[in-house]
Amino acid sequence: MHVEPNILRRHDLDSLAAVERAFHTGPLSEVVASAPQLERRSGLTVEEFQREYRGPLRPVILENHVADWPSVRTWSFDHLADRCGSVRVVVDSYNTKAAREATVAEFVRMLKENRGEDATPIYLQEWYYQTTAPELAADMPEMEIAQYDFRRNLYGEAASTNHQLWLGQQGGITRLHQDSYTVDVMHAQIVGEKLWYVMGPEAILHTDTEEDWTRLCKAPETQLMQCVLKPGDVLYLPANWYHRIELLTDSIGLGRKCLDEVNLQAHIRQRMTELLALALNPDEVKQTHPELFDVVLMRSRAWANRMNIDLSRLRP
Ligand SMILES: O=C(O)CCC(=O)C(=O)O
Repeated sequence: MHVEPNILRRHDLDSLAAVERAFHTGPLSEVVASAPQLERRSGLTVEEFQREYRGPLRPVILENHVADWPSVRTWSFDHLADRCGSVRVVVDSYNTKAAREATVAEFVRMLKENRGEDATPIYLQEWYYQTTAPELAADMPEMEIAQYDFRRNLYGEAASTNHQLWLGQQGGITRLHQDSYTVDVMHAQIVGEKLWYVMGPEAILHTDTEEDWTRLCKAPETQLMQCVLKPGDVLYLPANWYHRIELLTDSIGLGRKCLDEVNLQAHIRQRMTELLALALNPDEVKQTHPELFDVVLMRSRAWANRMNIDLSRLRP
């Protein structure tokens, strides 16, 4: 079995726990709070964004970029319960032990009941709402700066707009990860505030020792930075940047992605790797990616649905 040499890229439970622990104790935890702030810009044109950030692969926060979206102006958890209360979702899908199905109305009720010091925050992660509640899309209009998304040419309009909603409680965490499929992150904050820590794609950790974490913190390629996303802000992260998210308040965010044409080959290879591994080697994949397996299945089902793919046939 191939073992990924970079712990930051592993998906087994021990490595995930070791990396998360490092944000709370040890050398990394001592430097995160003083990590440099990500650059914030407002009023950038598409050309300026392309020239100053997308071209040179520099992360940036586009401050108030979507402040006029209807979702930013009007949404709350109760609003969503009223609009699509009967839609089914998977809550805490990033935690195999806690993952469970509920309706949006039940989820909102759970949030209200799950208060107090001992409560573990509930997080509805990666909700592909366009499959089950497509009417919400009108409240999050397309952004001009995201028009370069090459997935439109690849998969067609409907499948390429597979955006995800992230809804959770203060204290909720999405552990450090790189996004799959070599896509750029364009995360829009709708309600509440989230703290992001990011690291460059070349950040590397060989073993989980104090020395290694110290080396990681000091290495120029780590590029550890932080930012707080506020309602109306959009974070641009070039493909393969690591990110860890902590909900500073109850929060709703829209995770949308963009495929840069230069990453086309890597994107296709990752998609094919994932599908072939699921089809031909599911038992080992379940062992090596216990926390991802069900999420990847859910993601693939949503994708098949949006691509209008009949899963009982080999040919369209
Ligand atoms: O907001 C979160 O908790 C995670 C979002 C994320 O990882 C993304 O949009 O790529």
